[in-house]
Amino acid sequence: MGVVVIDGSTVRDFVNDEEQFKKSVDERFAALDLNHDGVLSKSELRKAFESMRLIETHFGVDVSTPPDQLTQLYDSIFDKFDLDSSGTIDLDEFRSEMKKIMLAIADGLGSCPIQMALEEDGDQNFLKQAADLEASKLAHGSS
Ligand SMILES: [Ca+2]
Repeated sequence: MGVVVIDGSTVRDFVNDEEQFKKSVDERFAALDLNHDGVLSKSELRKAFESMRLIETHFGVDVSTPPDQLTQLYDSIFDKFDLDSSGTIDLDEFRSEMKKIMLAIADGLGSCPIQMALEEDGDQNFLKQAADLEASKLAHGSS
């Protein structure tokens, strides 16, 4: 297992690479839409956040948070995504909110790099994808 160091600019580059970011988000959305009805339900979104570990990395919530509080947190996140309060999240809503979240993470990281372990199933993780982008840039010697 390798380790890669990413900081705010790594994440920002990832988000600003619109074509790649959209592709990543769209793939994620399709993978999360478990019943293939074209929208994400509350439980589908919750699984999404559990798999992306964004709760831990972005919201700073301890994994031992009581279930009631976690449910409240997930509900409030869902409401954030569900811009038109339709009770479901469509692809446009998902794209725009993921962008906001990733940019917020970028701001949070700032110029304080974090180390990320590259796990076998790491492509489940958006930050890992950002890290991959950084790694590929380094490999190609561009700045
Ligand atoms: Ca669905």
